[in-house]
Amino acid sequence: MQLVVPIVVVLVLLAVAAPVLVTRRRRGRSSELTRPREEEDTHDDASPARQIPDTVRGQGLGARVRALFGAGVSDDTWAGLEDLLIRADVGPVAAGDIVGRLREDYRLGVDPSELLRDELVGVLGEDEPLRLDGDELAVVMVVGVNGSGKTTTIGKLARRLVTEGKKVSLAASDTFRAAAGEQLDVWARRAGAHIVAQDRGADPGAVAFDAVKSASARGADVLIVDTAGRLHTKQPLMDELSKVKRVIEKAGARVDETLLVMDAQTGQNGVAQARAFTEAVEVTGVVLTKMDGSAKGGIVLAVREELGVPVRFVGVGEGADDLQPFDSRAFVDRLMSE
Ligand SMILES: Nc1nc2c(ncn2[C@@H]2O[C@H](COP(=O)(O)OP(=O)(O)OP(=O)(O)O)[C@@H](O)[C@H]2O)c(=O)[nH]1
Ligand SMILES: [Mg+2]
Repeated sequence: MQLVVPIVVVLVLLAVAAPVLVTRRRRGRSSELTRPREEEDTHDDASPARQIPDTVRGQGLGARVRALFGAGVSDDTWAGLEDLLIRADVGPVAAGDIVGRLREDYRLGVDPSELLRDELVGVLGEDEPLRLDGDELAVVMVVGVNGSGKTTTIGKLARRLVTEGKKVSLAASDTFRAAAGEQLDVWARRAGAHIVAQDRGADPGAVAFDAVKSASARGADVLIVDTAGRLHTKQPLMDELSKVKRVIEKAGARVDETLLVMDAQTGQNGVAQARAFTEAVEVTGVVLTKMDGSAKGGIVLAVREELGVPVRFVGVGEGADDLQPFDSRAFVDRLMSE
């Protein structure tokens, strides 16, 4: 009996102390385990897509998707896929829609990257060339933010249309930037197009009005209107653009196409850009420039998915022949494979 009391006391003490010791030990281990990860990754981003090894991350979207699905398919896998798409500039709304549809279509044994490829081609829809129908003067307005490649694209497009046998006029309605008129003039000569310009600071609408009259009088087939680059958030500048369009219509012409020129590097705010330009002048097509660089232009998927605006051309360099009709399969292949 004398021995039983101390033994009971020791057992009770052990029963109380053991969980505390184990917990402390576990806490120690878990902080040891997490610390190196925090040190190597300061982005504070533990999303499923980030858990894909770096070797795979360096490869294209296709390889990354296969790696993601290789570990089995769970809610995390779909969240990871959404993350991968957002990182490819596809935009959160479009990425969510696309993943929602893929989730419904996915069956075990199917290659997820092939499924994604087909889905992305489907989002981009049928390739639609420029619509310049009718016997009358066709007008193409070219708009976009500063430096996206508008004037260069106009030069290339003029060259392409002249080569097809069309008579082309250009309107230098960028009267804001000092060298804009001369830059367009160089392109007009290179392409074999006629140009209508006024002095710097002239009203862009007045230049467009003159150009419609002059192009009609010359029997031109197409008039392409250059406009000054502008931030889509500056409402007075967007209103000025709407006015140019109204003036063209007042001059007796119809704007057949309004092309939004977007740099392939444009990130998530491309959708806001496209929305603002569409509200001002009803964008009918996108030209994706600078696709000769490393940027892949994933943002056009978001623009197509959210606003329904198709891509008409891609710019692949600074030369006169560096404009290609958009090919949705080639675009998606590049996005998936590099
Ligand atoms: N590599 C490459 N460069 C391009 C392409 N398109 C345009 N550029 C270059 O991008 C720069 C800007 O082009 P611009 O045509 O002047 O752009 P913009 O939109 O008219 O510019 P602003 O009128 O000032 O708003 C120039 O150096 C062009 O040569 C392209 O497809 N590829
Ligand atoms: Mg320009």
